[in-house]
Amino acid sequence: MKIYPTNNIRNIALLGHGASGKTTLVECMLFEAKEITRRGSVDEQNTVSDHYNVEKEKGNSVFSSLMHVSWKDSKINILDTPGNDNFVGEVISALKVADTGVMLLNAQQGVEVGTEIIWEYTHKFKTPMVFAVNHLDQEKANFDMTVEQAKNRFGNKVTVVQYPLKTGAGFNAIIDVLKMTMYKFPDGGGKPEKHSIPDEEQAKANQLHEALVETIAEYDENLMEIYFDTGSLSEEEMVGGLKLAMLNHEIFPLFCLSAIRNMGSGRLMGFLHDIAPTPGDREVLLQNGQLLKPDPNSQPSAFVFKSFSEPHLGEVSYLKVYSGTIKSGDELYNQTTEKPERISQLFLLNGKERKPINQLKAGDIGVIVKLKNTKINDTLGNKDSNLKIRSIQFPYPRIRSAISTENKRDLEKVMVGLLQIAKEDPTLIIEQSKELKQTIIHAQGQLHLQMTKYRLDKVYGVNIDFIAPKIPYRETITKMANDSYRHKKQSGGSGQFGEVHFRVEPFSEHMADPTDLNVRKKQTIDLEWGGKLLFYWCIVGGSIDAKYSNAIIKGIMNMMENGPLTGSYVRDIRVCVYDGKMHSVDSNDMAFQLAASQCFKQAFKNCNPIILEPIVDIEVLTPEEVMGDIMSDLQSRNAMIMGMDAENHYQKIKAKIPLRALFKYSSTLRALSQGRAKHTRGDVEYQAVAKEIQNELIENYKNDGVEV
Ligand SMILES: Nc1nc2c(ncn2[C@@H]2O[C@H](COP(=O)(O)OP(=O)(O)OP(=O)(O)O)[C@@H](O)[C@H]2O)c(=O)[nH]1
Ligand SMILES: [Mg+2]
Repeated sequence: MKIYPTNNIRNIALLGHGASGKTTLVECMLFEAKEITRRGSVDEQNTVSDHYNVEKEKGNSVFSSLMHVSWKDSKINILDTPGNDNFVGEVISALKVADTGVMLLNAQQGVEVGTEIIWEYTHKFKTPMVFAVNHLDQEKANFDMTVEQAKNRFGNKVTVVQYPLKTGAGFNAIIDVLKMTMYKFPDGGGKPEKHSIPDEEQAKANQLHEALVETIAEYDENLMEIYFDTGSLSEEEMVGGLKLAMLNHEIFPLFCLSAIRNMGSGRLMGFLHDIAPTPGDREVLLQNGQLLKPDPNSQPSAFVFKSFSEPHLGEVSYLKVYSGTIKSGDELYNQTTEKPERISQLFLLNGKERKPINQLKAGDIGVIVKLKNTKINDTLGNKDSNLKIRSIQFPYPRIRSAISTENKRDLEKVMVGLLQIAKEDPTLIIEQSKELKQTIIHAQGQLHLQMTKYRLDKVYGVNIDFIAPKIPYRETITKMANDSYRHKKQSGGSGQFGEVHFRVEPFSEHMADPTDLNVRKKQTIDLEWGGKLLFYWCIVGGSIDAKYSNAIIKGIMNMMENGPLTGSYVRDIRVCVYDGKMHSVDSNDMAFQLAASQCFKQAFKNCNPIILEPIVDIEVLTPEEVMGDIMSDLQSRNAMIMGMDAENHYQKIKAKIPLRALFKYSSTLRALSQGRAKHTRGDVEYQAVAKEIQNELIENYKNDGVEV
């Protein structure tokens, strides 16, 4: 394979809502560029891009995959991403390294939820963007509606470069208002014939051409002058202007496709070759805040944007070279772990097919196998290099579930599998909850969870089931009580003796010190689980030696970690130790620790204790049509609606809702809105549960010895 210099490389991410046709378009691009001799199809499960069994079975992409084609004198690296937002991590890592995004729109559906979600990310990365309206051969295709929706949502920067002569079964020609040419396709698609624009289309084509010229001229003063002087721009001038405007996120050219019929992909690749920004046109942010412009002649620096372990092959690391040249056999350093890494063999990919290559120049994308100490977000470079690429920020998971295994012996294998999967997928977080005594998986959605289960089964041979996570309740008190406890044990030799007198009261910020006690020392303990314990030492006359105060705190903390009502964590308490007794021989730390635990427990029960539950701030983004159903469902879950905002054709509902009412909420939303409504979770606060619920929780704890 030829080695391509930086400016002859194009890195493209194919983006769009599920089923917009990205994977099908890849087949067209590979076929037209003669990388494959036959176009596969998603329905026949034989595409290059969807090469994992799970993707074939489900009929949609789950992982991003890497392909490349040669087109004229450039190499186009193609990252095909999944449209389902359960796999948004794959989209984000592809966007990190892509220099142009191609957003596919389904001409029957217009702009869809997935389009909007992904758009937000392209905005963050300032990715130069192209739109491609696909499915134009479908009976219900509506090009004008799709363009109008795109302009509504993404602004007038969406600029038509092509429009279809006809849509539906008769779709076979595209009018290109940049080239001012009509491309007419043979029945089987492929290379079109060029025709002049038919007379009856002239007026429309001219009008769109003018609009395109004006939009391009708007972003470049020189071009604006030429445009004013001559009333038009040459194709060459338009190309230069377009590239600049794309780089500045000021224009989003729009193209036409029928991927299933292989119509339109050649011209799209031509445009990417002629106009799309090259890696050399874009700078990347370093960890230290500086910008790096890819330069093949400076020191090597490659960023790992994805890593995946393949059976029989081991770890496959996907990397983009941001500067210098990386060669097979190089000895590099991982800038994060500061450990050496040997680049054994570099490859280019076409789906699962690997082609060895001996070097990758700045701007190029490829993979390395068998790196020892490198994972996603790491940079490889020289030992003394200061080039560390800014890591990718992945979104925090939106749902959580606990897991159970039928066979306890599988637990270890499950954990090995889960930790490996989470290492490759930073949008999945595995938590071993000490508090809930459960393993919790935090994921992007139900499908993300199902995919994790599927991979554990297929790759690690273990089965898990999803169960409701226990709710992390808290306990606290609402009034003050005094109590005392004497721990005394006489067993054979030396005995145990410790007596403490506590005042236990609810803590609140800025509460006054007790006026009737002599406060000698104050300690504030910030609790790991939120809230505080204030510990006041108010002993006068040496009734207990101050050396026992740590043991007393330990005794209290044992109870705070294992609340007297339901075993939940206790928060926001002030304890004043105001009296006690010790024995010159029998007193020791253990005796005071036990006395403190018991004294705290007794007092706590007289302080009118309450159980608090987590209340989560959520935002639901829903299409207007199903707003009513979503609101009544929220109310049935005891949600408190905090506000509503219109956002284009969507409504954003803000609400506070008990965590216990949120298990599987994303499935409910999906069902209520045909997959269009989404929710995100924000801050958590604690509120007292109703008396009946409190009694039920206490009763269940007594019966089972565990929280419900
Ligand atoms: N009629 C028609 N069908 C298409 C076209 N493009 C794709 N399809 C079909 O639409 C379905 C989805 O196509 P994919 O290529 O898998 O779509 P995708 O965007 O990769 O979907 P995800 O991987 O789920 O994000 C398949 O059944 C394709 O055959 C098109 O231009 N016209
Ligand atoms: Mg796909």
